[in-house]
Amino acid sequence: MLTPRSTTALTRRRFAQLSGMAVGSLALPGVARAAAAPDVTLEIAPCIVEASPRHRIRTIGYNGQVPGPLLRMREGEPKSVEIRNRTLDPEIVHWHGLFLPPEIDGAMEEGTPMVAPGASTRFMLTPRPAGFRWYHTHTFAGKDLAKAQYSGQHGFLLIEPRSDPGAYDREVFLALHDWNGHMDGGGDGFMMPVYDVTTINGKMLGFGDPIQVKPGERVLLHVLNSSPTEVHWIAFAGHSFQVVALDGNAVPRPQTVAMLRLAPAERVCALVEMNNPGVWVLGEVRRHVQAAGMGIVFEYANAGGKPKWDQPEELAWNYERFAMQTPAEGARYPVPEEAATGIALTFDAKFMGHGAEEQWLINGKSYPNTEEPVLHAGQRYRLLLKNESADEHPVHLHRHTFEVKRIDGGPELTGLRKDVLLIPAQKTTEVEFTANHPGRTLLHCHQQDHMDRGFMMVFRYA
Ligand SMILES: [Cu+2]
Repeated sequence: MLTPRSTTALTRRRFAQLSGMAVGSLALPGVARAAAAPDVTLEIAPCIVEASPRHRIRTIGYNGQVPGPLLRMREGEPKSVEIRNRTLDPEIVHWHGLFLPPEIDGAMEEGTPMVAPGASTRFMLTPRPAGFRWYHTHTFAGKDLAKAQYSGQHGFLLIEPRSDPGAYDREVFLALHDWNGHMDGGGDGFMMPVYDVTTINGKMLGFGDPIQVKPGERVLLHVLNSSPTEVHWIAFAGHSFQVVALDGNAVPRPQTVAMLRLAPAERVCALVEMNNPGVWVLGEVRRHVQAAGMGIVFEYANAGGKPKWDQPEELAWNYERFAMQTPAEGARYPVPEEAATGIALTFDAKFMGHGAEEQWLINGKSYPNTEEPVLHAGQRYRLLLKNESADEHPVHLHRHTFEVKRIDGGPELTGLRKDVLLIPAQKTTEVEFTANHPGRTLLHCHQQDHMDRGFMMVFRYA
């Protein structure tokens, strides 16, 4: 029944063959202008995700697939990109974790034009920095929990460094997603989305092709949480993860952990030694979430039987262990000499009545009325993120990488570079970045319902 082929577990050679075919197939045979075909084409159109034979989800995806095509680019090598919108709504594609100008970054709040229904756009994109990035839609969903990030518009982008140590035998890309959301009241009267179906690479556990591995292989997992709103916890029965990068950026202290936590838009790169032959489940740690589908089977060559799962006892994740804790330890990651200018941002919610959707506030104001702090190019800034709400928030800064400096009064941290950070509830978290990419720069909560209800602001450059 199940074939060993998996479109998400590709050797480099296999990928080169497939991606060559994919690009070539978009050019009509014999048409002279084929030479001018873009390097990458993303066609946004309705498609069906068959999470299982009983769960066929109508959604919007890229090039008829969810996740969209795996894009590989070489750092600094410009690529031509064409986006075709075959839907009935304006669309936009955000290149998450890249240093792109605001005109093409993919956020209308920064000034990127929307692509009208039926229209196309084409631009050149210089991919950097190297690492595991992704692309996704950046529109408003509001009450329609099939739109925007609730849809299937997400895909992997790997920006290859100029030199790659490549201490692994193969790569596997995994996207975590939640589907069929509806608003439900929490015990506190706040409304939140809940989901019927959860998937990895668009499939529920038991319905996708198993990932085929061999004893002794080193597999580099690239895990993306593309969920519109949910934090996910991932374990791999019989195996552990050596976390080597967070949000695509190498961590100063790689650590071996039993489970991963990924907030919406976060990525983890982890090496797994295939040293425990059998048939195993990689999946959501929380039983009810895995039962809704979030899992995938890894199958060793010549192994048989039912996939096995080990239920962890508790949830565990700590960003701090991947960072250096004193500058002296971190010779490779020196603390910048210049003092950073502080910018205080307080996050809170305004209760709009029992059963109503709350409004999100940054320094007391909701987007589009939020402040527009002015940045000076070359200057270092420290964001003091004071979360006065009862929720944790995956806060994302566009077009820049920040360094995590302090979480809830803990030690000063160095070397942990990210573009999304889950800001704990009722605590203050500090991050720093250098303003080195002039242009409008969006900061927002990556939880779709929160950004839709005001949790966004723009930094301007002087
Ligand atoms: Cu939020």
